Amino acid sequence: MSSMGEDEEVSSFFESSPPLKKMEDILQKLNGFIEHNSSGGGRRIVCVTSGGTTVPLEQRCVRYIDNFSSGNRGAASTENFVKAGYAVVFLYRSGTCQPYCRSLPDDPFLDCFQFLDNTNIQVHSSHVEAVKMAVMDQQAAVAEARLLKLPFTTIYEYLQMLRLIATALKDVGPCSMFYLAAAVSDFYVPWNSMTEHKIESGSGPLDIRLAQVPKMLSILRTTWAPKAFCISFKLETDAKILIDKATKALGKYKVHAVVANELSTRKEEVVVVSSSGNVVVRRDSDKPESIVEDNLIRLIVDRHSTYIKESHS
Ligand code: 9Z3
Repeated sequence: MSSMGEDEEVSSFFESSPPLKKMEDILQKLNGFIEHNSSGGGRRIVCVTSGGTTVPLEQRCVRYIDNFSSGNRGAASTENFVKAGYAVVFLYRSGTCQPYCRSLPDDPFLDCFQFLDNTNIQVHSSHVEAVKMAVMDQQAAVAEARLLKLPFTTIYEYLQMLRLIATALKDVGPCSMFYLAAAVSDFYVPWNSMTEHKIESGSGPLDIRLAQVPKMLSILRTTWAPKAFCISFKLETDAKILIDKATKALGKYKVHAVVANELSTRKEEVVVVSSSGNVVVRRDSDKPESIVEDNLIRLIVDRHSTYIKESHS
């Protein structure tokens, strides 16, 4: 058991993390994006996190622990935030679902296309709508500087990038939002105690001790971006404990709402838990194309508007 305080655990996590690659490049893109959207237009900016973090078992990583997250929630939410007029920093796990691409087949993606002859490759008529939307909407969002995509893979990269984004958004104040849909590992192997080379096989079972990942939510709320509107997610597989866990997280981390979801029903409904009560948000089951994020983002945007008004008065 560690006797360190929460702040100390957080600093020690960052001090021992391998430095972020291309940090200058990320910072430059991030600052340009924030500057463009906050000055002049005064657009609201949301950081949407998406997909799962990996936990490497070796410094020169061959093996890692991963989780189930597909990135669907984050991608669908991003599209809805852009539609609602927000600029989105999409912090996503490499290789997971992308905004505007949810209707494309990914397995196998090449099924989209038809080879006619050397100069003529066409999109299959069954996929024309999906491809058109993917290309047009995503290009428009990027061209208008409404969407900045930043990929991560490991828990180390994710938390360092989240800190970078939060700190860069500090001055945007109440007009900024964190929508933390990524499935973040709770346990990890500290970099200093990780072997450098591939763990050898052939010497029997493997024992690995995982340390607890320090909870960054408190520090995000108190230090990194205290004025930002903050939405976290709670995932459980046991529906019986879900609301209780979400309510506890709301109190502990002082976020503005916790979106509670159960693994098997997460695409049908979520419960938004906040100090004003619990609201069940469902997809419209009578419309096949309806997704829960359409209704969820409408509610979150409304709550954000109220928050902005209240912070100005
Ligand atoms: C979520 O609960 C997301 O809604 C899902 C979305 C990961 C379930 P998909 O990516 O799924 O569309 O396949 N995200 C947060 C999960 C999480 O790690 N929450 C932590 C916890 O439950 C709190 S930060 O303890």
